[in-house]
Amino acid sequence: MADGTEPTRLLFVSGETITMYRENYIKSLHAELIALVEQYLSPIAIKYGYSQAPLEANIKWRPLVLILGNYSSGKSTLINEYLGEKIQATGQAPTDDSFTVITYGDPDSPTEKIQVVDERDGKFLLNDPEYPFTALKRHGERFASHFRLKKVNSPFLTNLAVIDTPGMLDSITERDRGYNYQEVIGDLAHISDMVLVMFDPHKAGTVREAYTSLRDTLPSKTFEDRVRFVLNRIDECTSMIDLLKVYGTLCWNLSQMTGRKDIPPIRLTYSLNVHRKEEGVEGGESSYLQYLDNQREQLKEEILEAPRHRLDHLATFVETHSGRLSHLLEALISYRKRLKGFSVKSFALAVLASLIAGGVGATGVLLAGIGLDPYSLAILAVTLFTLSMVLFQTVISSQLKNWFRNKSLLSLDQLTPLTSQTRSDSWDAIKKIVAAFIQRDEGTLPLKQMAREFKDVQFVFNEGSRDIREALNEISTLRKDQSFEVSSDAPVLSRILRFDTNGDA
Ligand SMILES: Nc1nc2c(ncn2[C@@H]2O[C@H](COP(=O)(O)OP(=O)(O)OP(=O)(O)O)[C@@H](O)[C@H]2O)c(=O)[nH]1
Ligand SMILES: [Mg+2]
Repeated sequence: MADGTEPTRLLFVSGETITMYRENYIKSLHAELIALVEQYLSPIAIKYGYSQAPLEANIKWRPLVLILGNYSSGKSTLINEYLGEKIQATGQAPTDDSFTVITYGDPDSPTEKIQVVDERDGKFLLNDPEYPFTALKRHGERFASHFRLKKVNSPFLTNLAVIDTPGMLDSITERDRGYNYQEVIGDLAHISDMVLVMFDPHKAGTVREAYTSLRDTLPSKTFEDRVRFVLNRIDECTSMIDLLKVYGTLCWNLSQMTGRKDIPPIRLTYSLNVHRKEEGVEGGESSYLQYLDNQREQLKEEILEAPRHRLDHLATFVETHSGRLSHLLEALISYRKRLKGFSVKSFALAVLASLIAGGVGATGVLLAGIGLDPYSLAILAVTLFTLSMVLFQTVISSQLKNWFRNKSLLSLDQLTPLTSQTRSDSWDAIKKIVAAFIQRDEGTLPLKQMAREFKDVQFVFNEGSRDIREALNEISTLRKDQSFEVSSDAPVLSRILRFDTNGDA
């Protein structure tokens, strides 16, 4: 793939030992996990109505870092610095009202210069299934015209993509923007591995759109541990005291917005380049800044860790979906087994009732003194039995099944034991899907096949999740530049691979 987005897929031969770096290890695990989802979870998820699209659609692409913040808080300046070139427009007033996805792209001919090598509009970005943005089509034309893709040949983008966003404003309403800003950033935050929220000393958490996003949008669309707060442009504080005041105000506002009692870590940063230019300071920081640690580089290192976060998120993703899918299948299998038991019982009752009908009919004829010979009597009994059975099979049986279906739908919660909070949560997530499946189920799917699929999904849930967690632990012990040897028989990868090749391992 031209933009280098395709993760390396490693093919191991049993017993082989290969040397790799942490970065490649992360990439290959990412690929393995996506393959696991693609091969085992997605087909089942679509078949049973758990998902309309393949589950991996939103997590297949590169790790994503979403940059949010007040207007003029320095989002684009920060991105440009990390990219190594002025790619995004910057300026004092609200400058950019677009969402720009910035990802890696190779230039047509080799060059050292970092530049935009390709640009695409929102329509392309929203319609190409290679990108994880198709769900954002629902935000309409106005959003599409404020959404774009830039491919840049910056090493910063080797393993991730960033999204620069329009600054958060005070006065603007949804109608002014022409699309629902909060919903858009909610959708983007949902698929992002890291969300940076930037403030500046002039508006330390007082902008209305920031308030809404931190109080409502982000908590419902992402997890607290994915969000990083940044107080930028701290060089514009007039003194250390001024900075402390601003910092205190931001902490207070954040606690109001997030409802958290503790103070989340806030990275303090500023652009040395802009500061020097503005202050005319040659070669260093002015005043109190020299006593402060500009956390610009530290923040960059954190952002570059996005691929590892993606792996974490992917692990949780696999655990959650395989857990829910196995719960879903467990419920459907339980329903089908109960239905089977009910059908067997009602068939046995129908046979008994038909026998009685045949017997009673023949006895009635005898008692009525209608002179039939034994042979005709037997034929009468058999005919009555057959008619009664036909009546059962053609009319009563389907009515009974409908009755059983309706009864089961009314007592869905009894299909599977809900012994823990996790089970109850997962049940809440799948209950409607179970009901919809039962409603349209014609009983054509063989129970055996459902049981096999249940086993597959459970395997991913139990074994796959454990392997992934082991691999993540291993990664956390590795340094960035550390190379190490991986044996294809090492417990972490080999089990996934074995599973990969023999699905029913
Ligand atoms: N002094 C100082 N100025 C900065 C810093 N970062 C950015 N600026 C300036 O602040 C202005 C706004 O910066 P941008 O990077 O355009 O801010 P933005 O958040 O992208 O703004 P919007 O796209 O409008 O939301 C520009 O004039 C920058 O030069 C900083 O750390 N210190
Ligand atoms: Mg900007």
